[in-house]
Amino acid sequence: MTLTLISATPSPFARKVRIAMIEKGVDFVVQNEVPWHADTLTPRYNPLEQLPILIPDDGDPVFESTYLMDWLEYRYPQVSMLPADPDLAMTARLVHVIAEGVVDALVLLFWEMQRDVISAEWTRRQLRKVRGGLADLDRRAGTLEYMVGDRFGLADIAVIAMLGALDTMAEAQMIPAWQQFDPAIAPWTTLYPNLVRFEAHHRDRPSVHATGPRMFDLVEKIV
Ligand SMILES: N[C@@H](CCC(=O)N[C@@H](CS)C(=O)NCC(=O)O)C(=O)O
Repeated sequence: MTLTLISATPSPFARKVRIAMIEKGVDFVVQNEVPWHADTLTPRYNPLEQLPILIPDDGDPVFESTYLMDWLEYRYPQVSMLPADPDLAMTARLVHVIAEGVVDALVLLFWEMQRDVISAEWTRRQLRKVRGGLADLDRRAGTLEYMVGDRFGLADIAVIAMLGALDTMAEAQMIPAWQQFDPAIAPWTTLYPNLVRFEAHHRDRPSVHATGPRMFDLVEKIV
């Protein structure tokens, strides 16, 4: 069976799936898209018009990164991304939820900055989520090697994808744009020392190194 992953070079959502598949030793082919452009294939496979989408050549497309992480766990359990202990597994899923919430807020903030008239209230609300989520994850990371348990897994993947998304935002000049609404905003590398240490510890892991985000050019009007 061939698995094709519809992905995007900057997508933190697709990156989680790519890291998990590499860690699990699952062969797959990457097909990069710009899901925001009119010619994207994403609506053909996902009614929500979003990637990542995993397409088995003998089955229905599977989409939504959180669901995909579960799907991979059920389909390829040999190398699990979750701790065996149920309490630790639930904590790992909670870390995933927090990191994903930060990324969702980053996406909203990115598009808000593209608008002709930016809502200060909306922007500050999303920035609070980013700061709150990062502070929580920094506290959880502490001096740990892995976010949860004693081996690399879902929680680490989610945090690494989130940190990559923060780097993408910084490259897209979002920090000065956000500072106009919240002067305390600064690059994550200056505010969250535990996450800095955590990221440095994992950055050369092959699955992490091979999936680093790269921004694409957006040529169509989105908002
Ligand atoms: N909750 C979704 C979010 C996926 C998502 O936002 N993907 C972006 C690319 S990074 C996308 O396809 N956006 C197009 C759109 O939202 O219309 C997931 O976890 O898969």
